Amino acid sequence: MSQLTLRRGESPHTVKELEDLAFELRSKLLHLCGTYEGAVHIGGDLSSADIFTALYHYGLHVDPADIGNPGRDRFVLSKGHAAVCMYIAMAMRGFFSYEGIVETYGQLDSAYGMHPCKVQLPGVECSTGSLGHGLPLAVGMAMSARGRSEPHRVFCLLGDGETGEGSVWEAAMAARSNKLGNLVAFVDRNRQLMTSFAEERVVFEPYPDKWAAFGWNVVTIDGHNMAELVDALDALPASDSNRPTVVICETVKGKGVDFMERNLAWHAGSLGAADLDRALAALEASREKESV
Ligand SMILES: Cc1ncc(C[n+]2csc(CCOP(=O)(O)OP(=O)(O)O)c2C)c(N)n1
Repeated sequence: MSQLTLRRGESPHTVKELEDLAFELRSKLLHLCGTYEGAVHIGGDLSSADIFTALYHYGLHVDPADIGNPGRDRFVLSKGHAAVCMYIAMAMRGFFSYEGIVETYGQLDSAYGMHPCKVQLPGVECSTGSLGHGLPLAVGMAMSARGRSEPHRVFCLLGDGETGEGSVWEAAMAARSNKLGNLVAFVDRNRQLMTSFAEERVVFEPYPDKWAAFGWNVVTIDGHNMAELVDALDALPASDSNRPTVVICETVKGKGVDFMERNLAWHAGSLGAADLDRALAALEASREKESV
């Protein structure tokens, strides 16, 4: 049976299994951060690891063995600096080999660049990295689907800091004007930017009200609670409905590693061998604490 025939609500995974996959994703990210010599955007990778897991192992209607299927859901990583988290989530779903990522990540001519490139890496839908461009691209893809009467959805993941870009709000207005119920944006609301906490630079609040004022269907959840992520995906309006949906995911930058959590020093960085051990131990401790 093609995996493409799976539907939300018929997931082969339980919530517990999805949580275990998110733990594995974080662990793999930390290992990469410990072996790659350059900086990895580890803070925003860890904050969005549960979202990526919920999407690639549950929400997205995609098949790694049939990446060109016109009926597949599309995913646009608007916060392109989280590319390595997407690569590893996709590898865990069967798109690529994790070893291939570890061996070549960030090297000249590698398909696994710091920001995603759709030409280099089949299965990646959009080349991104310059913040503020992913949602406009996703709007165009959703309009194209509508124009062709195709029922798939277009998903997009943005950083909250990224939504300080004006192009995001032009896209938000266009999405509602064109009645794009087939468009779903996830926002990683970790309340941190690159070098500062979000509200110190930009007044985002009342954040959900801003999306609602642009006519979007707004859902706010704990972005580290797998059951809430699954429920949000299950509750999406039909793709032929009139309003785009934004799922605002309240998250913690650096989630799972105590010395990285809410720490401005860990937007991006690398781990030495000793720090890698410390980070992996912290991740394990965090899992044990949350399972009590
Ligand atoms: C147009 C543009 N300006 C600046 C940057 C550099 N940059 C990379 S990540 C980042 C912070 C983004 O914050 P947020 O969207 O909240 O991402 P997260 O905290 O989830 O990593 C910035 C300014 C960029 N990639 N693109």
